[in-house]
Amino acid sequence: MNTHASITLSEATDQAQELLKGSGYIYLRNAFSKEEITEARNLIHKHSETSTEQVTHFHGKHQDKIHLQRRVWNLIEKGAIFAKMVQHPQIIAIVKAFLGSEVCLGSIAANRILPGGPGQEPHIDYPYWDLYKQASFPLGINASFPLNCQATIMLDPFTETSGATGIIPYSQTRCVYPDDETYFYKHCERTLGEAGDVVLFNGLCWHAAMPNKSKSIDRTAILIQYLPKFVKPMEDQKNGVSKQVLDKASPLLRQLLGFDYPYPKQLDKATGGNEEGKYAQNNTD
Ligand SMILES: O=C(O)CCC(=O)C(=O)O
Repeated sequence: MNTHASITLSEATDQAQELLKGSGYIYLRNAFSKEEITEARNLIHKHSETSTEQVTHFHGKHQDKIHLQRRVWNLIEKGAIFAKMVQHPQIIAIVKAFLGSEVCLGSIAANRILPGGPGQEPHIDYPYWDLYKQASFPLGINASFPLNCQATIMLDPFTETSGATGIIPYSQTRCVYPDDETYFYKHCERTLGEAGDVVLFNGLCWHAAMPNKSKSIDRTAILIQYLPKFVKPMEDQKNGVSKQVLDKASPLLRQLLGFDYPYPKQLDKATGGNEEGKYAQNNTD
């Protein structure tokens, strides 16, 4: 799909259906300009040049190479370009059709894989990412409606060599945690593209960042997690955003950050030894 043209509600709904019942992933080609990509990439590189401690997850057996995969969290605070990116009109049209009009932001982070970075083990994304603990999820959980949409914005070419994400089409329909690495690596498709392209996928799809086998090229991506309004965000958006950013936020950005959703809300004063919510105020653990 070329993103220069605007998208109608019916096109957005078709794309959302593809995420739900089709292959589980779609491309938006040329969604961002060269200038936007350069600005975002420079900021991410600045924030990840020396820090290796904010590492990513799902490393499996590759703990020794963890420094070759770097994560930059809470991008909303790292530059106005990232607030612009989470509000991209076509992404928003599709995620609203998919997750509901009051969609919110669970996370916006960067995943930078340096040459030699080993990639990840196959997984599914928050809030399903510990679905291997089946008993901790509601009885009968299934894929009939979505709880996550991921947007991967490519900031470098995504090639087989550089570590383009691997994904198993249609796997979202099963609603199970990946339990067969051999099958995954044999059958996964690669999300190939150029800097500026976006892949949207259903977080229930089996997927993984793949090894960066190039000698000198980084593979950097922005990972945006969109959630329906009633799922707790993965990053603490409300406490993570500064007054400075919030004061300038558009109504859509405020919605994404969770400011217009009223729950949980104190609907009556606490009683019985827990006066006026003192327990909560004094106990932040
Ligand atoms: O960077 C990628 O290709 C995928 C990252 C991912 O799936 C994750 O960190 O959850």
